[in-house]
Amino acid sequence: PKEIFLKDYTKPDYYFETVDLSFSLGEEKTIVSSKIKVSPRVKGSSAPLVLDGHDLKLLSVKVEGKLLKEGDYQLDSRHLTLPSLPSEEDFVLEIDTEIYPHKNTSLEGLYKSSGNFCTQCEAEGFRKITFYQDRPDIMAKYTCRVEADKTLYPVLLSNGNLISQGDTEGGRHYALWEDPFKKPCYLFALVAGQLASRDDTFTTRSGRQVSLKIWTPAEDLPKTAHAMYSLKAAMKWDEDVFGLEYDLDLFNIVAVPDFNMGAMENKSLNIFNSKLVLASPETATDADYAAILGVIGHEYFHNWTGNRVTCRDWFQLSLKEGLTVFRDQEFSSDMGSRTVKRIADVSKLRIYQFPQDAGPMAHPVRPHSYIKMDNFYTGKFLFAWKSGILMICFLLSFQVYEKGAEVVRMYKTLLGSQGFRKGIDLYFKRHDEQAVTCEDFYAAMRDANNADFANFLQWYSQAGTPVVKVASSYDAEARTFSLKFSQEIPPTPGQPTKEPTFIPVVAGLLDSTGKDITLSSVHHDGTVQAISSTSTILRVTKNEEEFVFSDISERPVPSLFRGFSAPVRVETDLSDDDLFFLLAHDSDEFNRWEAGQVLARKLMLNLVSDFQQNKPLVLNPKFVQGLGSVLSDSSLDKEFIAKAITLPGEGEIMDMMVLADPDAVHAVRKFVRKQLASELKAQLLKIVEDNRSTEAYVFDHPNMARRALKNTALAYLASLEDPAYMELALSEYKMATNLTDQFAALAALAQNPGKTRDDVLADFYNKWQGDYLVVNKWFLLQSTSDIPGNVENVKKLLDHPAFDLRNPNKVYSLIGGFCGSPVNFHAKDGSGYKFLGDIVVQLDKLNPQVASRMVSAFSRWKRYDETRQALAKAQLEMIMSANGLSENVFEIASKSLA
Ligand code: B3K
Ligand code: ZN
Repeated sequence: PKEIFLKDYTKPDYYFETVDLSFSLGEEKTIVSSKIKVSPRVKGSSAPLVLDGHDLKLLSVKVEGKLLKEGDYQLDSRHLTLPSLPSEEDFVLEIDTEIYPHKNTSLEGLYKSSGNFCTQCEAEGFRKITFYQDRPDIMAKYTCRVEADKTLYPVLLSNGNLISQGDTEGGRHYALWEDPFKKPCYLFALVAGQLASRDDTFTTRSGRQVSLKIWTPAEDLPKTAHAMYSLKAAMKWDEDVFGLEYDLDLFNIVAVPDFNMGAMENKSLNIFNSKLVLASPETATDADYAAILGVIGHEYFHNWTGNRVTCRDWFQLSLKEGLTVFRDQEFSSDMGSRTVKRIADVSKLRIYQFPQDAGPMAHPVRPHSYIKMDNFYTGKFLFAWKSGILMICFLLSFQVYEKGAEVVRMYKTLLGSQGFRKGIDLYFKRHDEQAVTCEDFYAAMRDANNADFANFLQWYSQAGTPVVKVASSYDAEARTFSLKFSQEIPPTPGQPTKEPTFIPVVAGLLDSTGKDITLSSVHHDGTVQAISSTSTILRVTKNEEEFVFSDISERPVPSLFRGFSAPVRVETDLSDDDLFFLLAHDSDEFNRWEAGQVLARKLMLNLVSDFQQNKPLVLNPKFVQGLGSVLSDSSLDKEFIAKAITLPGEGEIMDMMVLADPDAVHAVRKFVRKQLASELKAQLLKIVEDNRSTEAYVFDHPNMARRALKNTALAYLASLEDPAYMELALSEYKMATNLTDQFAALAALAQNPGKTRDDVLADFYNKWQGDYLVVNKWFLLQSTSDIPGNVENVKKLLDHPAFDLRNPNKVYSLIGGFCGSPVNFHAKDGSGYKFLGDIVVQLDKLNPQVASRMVSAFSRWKRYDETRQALAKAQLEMIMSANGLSENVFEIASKSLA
């Protein structure tokens, strides 16, 4: 496999002006005809035109109407090269190819899902449809004619506007679509099938009527109401917050059950994994509703950030993804609770992005090289698989998406909302309908604000999470308070040494009553900056830096990195008492949560070391008290309380250890949970009782918060294995009127092996076997279980009639879920590793993208003890030696072994 480097980027020798595609869809084969107007970049250059193509049968090539003979071109398994061309002027190139969508299990290019045709082209799938310069800086205007059997495929869709449609011979019909905007081929889409639509309209702020359609099989239409609500909310929000209006008269969303990722932002024809469209109170949880809102928003927002302005090359992926994730995070915050959303996003960074940035797959927000671009897409959307307290971790790049979003957020922190908006406005003014780079975005932000961003660009080029240490000191006589920062970025593959980067630290100081001190001035680097607010931004740009606050009349407690102002690991000299104080008083709610998490991490790490030394485990009563007072603070948001009493995950604790010990961490987390439950039982029980509701399900923040708190409390109680609480959970399960409550009760019960668990799991399956999305949750609940020896159960489930290795959602639920549960995946006998190794080899033959996501669960094998290392390594080597290994899996497995 070939590695591709950012430094090797060159402009294309030929541009494509217009592309007219024609598809004749058939059961055995599909004929694709393309007619492209080609324009040489430099007139008279003799450069060959190299087209990408993969798994295509070439039928014919014509230049200016003249059929080329074999010998006039070169064809290999990945390219079609045309050596002699009329490069003095524009010319017309016509290519016919034959493809076989029904055999395409990679779900990339044109394929079939439940009998319908659909496409997925990003990143490099268009080359599986026809020969083309498959790169995002080739932007052209498209028309697309789709022809198919009228009975089997009554609905024919593509990008842009419908120009004409009609019947043709042999019971067939056609539709002709035209997209007035230039686009790269990765945004091309086609859908043909038996679908019905939910229709609505949106009137833009300039008064244009946009017709909105969400397409699914007819029986699923009732479940598209929330998706439509989300789309309209997103359209309105983008106008209100960014002044961005939709640019066509039609917007289509199609839901398909077989999809590698969450969704795809094809111009005016978004294609979605049905999991992120379909929802009803009985079949989807609050987490699903929230994910649908966020992802519908995300794909819609791409219309400007991604489609109107796109990436010059795939190294710039974060230009569109980091920015669009940031936009969807802001959208969800504005629709719900900002603090709770921030907590959820930061937890995600800690659980997934930080570990990846410290492992063999670490790469900068803008990677320097890749073998298979698909490996750089995030699992952002796979988070939707999160259900209740369960989360899975087997995903690829969190750097491009999630860290990229943090980088965009830092611009906003530095510039303020208005300055950020000015930067965005300039970005669109300069680059509409262009393919650009991360520097272009940076330059727009800087120029619109005359800003000094110092060494900010390092965020794009250096991998690794900076570690920031903070030492504080108070001088009573001088009435000054000093904060000394030092930063260090750990080495990562290919980058042994690092330069300092620009870290914005949003800081405030608390007085002894817990109130914010109004700051008057801060000294730094020989200059004095006057302030008159309770929060300020400290610009840390060097390896070591000191900031001194004056006029401070007593020793304050500093609240640093408010709202998580930079994606770094922080080590402060704050005492436990300071942290308890922040937990109780900080005016920045995010930092209240953070203080509790810092305390929990410290406490759990100490207990892990006690466990390893066979010492008895004892829980610090102050911690119980601290959480107890949060639990009974009725002034707090209920979902905030639920988050505050949730302990850091096992992965997060393992990530902080020199040698990860899954058994010890698991035992400790279980112990702390049980202790907390037993000490706080009365309060927890009251929470469950006070927060039930028999009213109809409503998706809004207060109701979601209420359910989150009640269900978190219920899970704690059920962990006690006390028959009374099992009874309680069982009755919650039976009384539930929506899936959020029902599934939470099921998960609470499923913690404890035994007859109750078996019965209720069977009952749930019986009830929901007709709904594949609910059945996936049932798979996930079992695959992530920490019950000893769970690998055997998961193996049995592979043979369950509802399971299918060809469907990504099922693989993510059953196999991904299993890898996300540390005790069983890392079982010391190697059974978990062997299970995954065998599956990856099998899966790679069907779907390389999904297989490489699964193999990434092995990537941090060097973090474990020698026995586990040897077992995991053997599996990676076995995978590497498999016949016909895909580039996707090769890249992950070989980098993991390196
Ligand atoms: N851009 C798509 C992801 C494409 C996946 C390529 N393997 C979804 C998104 O980020 O919006
Ligand atoms: Zn995206």
